[in-house]
Amino acid sequence: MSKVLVTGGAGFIGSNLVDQLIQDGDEVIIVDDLSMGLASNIPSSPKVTFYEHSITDHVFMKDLLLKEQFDYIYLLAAIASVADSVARPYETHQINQEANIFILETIRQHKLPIKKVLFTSSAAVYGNNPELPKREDSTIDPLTPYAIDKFATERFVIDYGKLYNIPTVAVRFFNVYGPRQNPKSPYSGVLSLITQAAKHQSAFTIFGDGEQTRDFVFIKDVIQALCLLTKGSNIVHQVFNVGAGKHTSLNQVIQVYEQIINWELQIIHKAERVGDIKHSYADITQLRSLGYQPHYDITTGLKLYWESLT
Ligand code: UD2
Repeated sequence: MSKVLVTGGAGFIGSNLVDQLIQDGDEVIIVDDLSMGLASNIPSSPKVTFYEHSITDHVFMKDLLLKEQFDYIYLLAAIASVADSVARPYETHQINQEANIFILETIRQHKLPIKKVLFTSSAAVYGNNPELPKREDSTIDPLTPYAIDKFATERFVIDYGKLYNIPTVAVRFFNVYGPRQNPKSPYSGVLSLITQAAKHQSAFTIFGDGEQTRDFVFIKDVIQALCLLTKGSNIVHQVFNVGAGKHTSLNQVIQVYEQIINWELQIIHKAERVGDIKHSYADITQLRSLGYQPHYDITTGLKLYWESLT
C-alpha cells in the first residue's frame, strides 16, 4: 500500500487515476479546487481524502506534504484550457507552473523521501512542428502560455530531479478521451463534443474537411501509462509521449460513432479553425519499451465512452 497525492484528482484524468489507485489498495489524497473537476467524480471510499483547495496555496501545500510523507505524487492540477491561458496568462501560469515548482521546492528543502513525482504535460508543446510522428526529441514549438508553462514545468521537473536527486518523470498527453470527460465544458475535446451531439441528437460541427487526424487515446490506456511510469518502473528524469500511436481522422471517428449508435449524425461543416494543426500523432516507442501496450482501439474506446453515458 502506498500513500499517494493526486492534484487535480476530481478531474477527468485524475479521477480515473484515483479509481485505479484505490483498486490497487493505495491511500489517496486529492487536492482539487473544483474549478474544472467535479466532486461527483471522486469515489466515496475510506481510502480517499479530498481537500477542496487550490494548489497555489503554499502554506496548505507545504503542510500537507510535510504531514503526509507521500510515496507518489501525480501532478495533474492545471487550467487545461489553451484559450484561458491566452486570456489570463499570469493567472494560469501560477497554477500550471509556479504551484508545481513550489511542490518540487518543498520536496527538495525538506528532503522528502518520495518514490516518484509525475508531471502531466501536453502534446501542445510540439505546437506547429509538422514532423510526424512526434517523438519526445522532436522540435518543440510552444505557442501559447499554456504550452510554454507545460514545457517549462516539464524541464523544471526533470532537471530538479537530476540536480537534487528527486525521482521525477513527465508525460505529454495526446488526445485523451473517455468516461468523465465533461462534454459540457467549453474546453472539451472533439470526441466528447461528438458524444454530446449523439446523446442529444443535435448537430455536430466539423471545422474543415474532417480529414484532420489526431492520436486519440482512451483513458484506461492513459492510466496504464501513468502507473507504469510510477510504481511500474524505476525510470526517472525522462519525458514520455502518451498516445495510442495511431492517427484517426474526424471523418473516421464519425463513421465509427454512427455504427455504435446506429443512426446518422447530423453534421455541419464550417471553415477550418484558425491555428488548427492538420495531423498529430505520437511516437510511443519509449513508452512501449517499458511494457506499455494500448488495449483500446477507437471503436472499443468510443463504445465504452458511449455506454458510460447511456
Ligand atoms: C488539443 C487541445 C488543445 C491543445 C492541442 C495541442 C483540447 C480540447 N484541445 O487540441 O488545447 O492542447 O491539443 O495539440 O483538449 N473540431 C471540430 N469540431 C468541434 C471541435 C473540434 O471539427 O466541435 C476539430 C478541431 O478543429 C481539430 C480536431 O477536431 O481539428 C481536434 O480538436 P480538439 O480541440 O479536440 O483537439 P486538438 O488536438 O485540436
